Amino acid sequence: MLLSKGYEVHGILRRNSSMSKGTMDLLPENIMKQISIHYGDVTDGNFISNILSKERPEEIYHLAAQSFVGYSFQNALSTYDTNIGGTLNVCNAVKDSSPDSRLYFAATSELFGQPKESPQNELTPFVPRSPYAVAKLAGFWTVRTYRDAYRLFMTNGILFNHESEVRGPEFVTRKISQGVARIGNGSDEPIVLGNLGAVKDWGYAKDYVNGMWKMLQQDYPDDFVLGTGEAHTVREFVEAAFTLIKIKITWKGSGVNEVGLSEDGRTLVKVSREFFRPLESDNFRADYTKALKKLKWKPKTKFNDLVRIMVNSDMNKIKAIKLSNLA
Ligand code: F7E
Repeated sequence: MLLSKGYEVHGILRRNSSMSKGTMDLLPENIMKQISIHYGDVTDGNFISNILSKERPEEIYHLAAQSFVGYSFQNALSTYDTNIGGTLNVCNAVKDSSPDSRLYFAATSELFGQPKESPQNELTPFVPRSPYAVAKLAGFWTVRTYRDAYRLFMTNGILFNHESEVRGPEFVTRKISQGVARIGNGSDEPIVLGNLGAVKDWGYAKDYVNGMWKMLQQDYPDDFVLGTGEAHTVREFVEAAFTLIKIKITWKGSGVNEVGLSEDGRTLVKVSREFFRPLESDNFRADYTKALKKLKWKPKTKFNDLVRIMVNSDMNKIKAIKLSNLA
């Protein structure tokens, strides 16, 4: 999106021994060629300061994080190191080395925990329920504190779940779209999930990056909620995804014994304790009135379109692999 707006784009990547670029490997080569990559880590304050004093970016999108909520329960300290320490490094580097930069910080709807009031907006209390959310709360307040104390342009985006065809495979939406595409291509391997009743507000990431950019074009820094205003369960996501391959799922049993069956009696969805979290954060539904008013932002992609985009993309990927195997 930034390249299409004519920006010079720099990105930070952690080096690894296989030299894989993670999800950035999914970007087309002509896009990758236009991005200057700097190898380094957000937990290294010297590195972040050096890069900011050298490049003096006009806008910084600070998305670097351990972003998987489930993992944060097993690895709380490394989540805190990256998500709190990393954010502090970025804020210090902006303050000391590039104070004219405008900063976007990826806060999250996870800050709301399991809200009693619905929908949620910028005034809804934060009651985090995972190490990930606790760390993001510290990041949120670091940004607010630096903004007020040092008069810096620092913005918190409180984004609800934003998904796409390049979502990591361990997140529930991609796990479902990949599983459905596999089954649609002849596999009998069921999709194994955790809490089917979790209620989330899922939107399309492409809509949200535009909102992030708009936050940095404002006259003053502020905090904004972005979401769709629609709530759906994991179960509904599963049903919508299977509909696309013309399978109607019926549910039988309860708890970890629940299964999703096709009309011809095949078990296509199972539940396992493994994918439940010690504490759930859900009951999410965004009230994005402030973003609509001030940013003129609203989501374009509806729930069913999001599911279709993800399932079609995974179906096409499997077809392409099949074709290349034939060649
Ligand atoms: O879980 C339930 C699970 O891991 C969604 C991140 O981008 O959005 C994301 O966090 C829901 C949860 O994403 C499975 O219990 C059921 O309620 O896809 P998820 P998330 O935790 O909502 C927020 C806004 C962020 O900030 C995060 O960085 O789905 N669920 N069964 C499952 N979840 C997973 N991963 N796998 C399952 O098998």
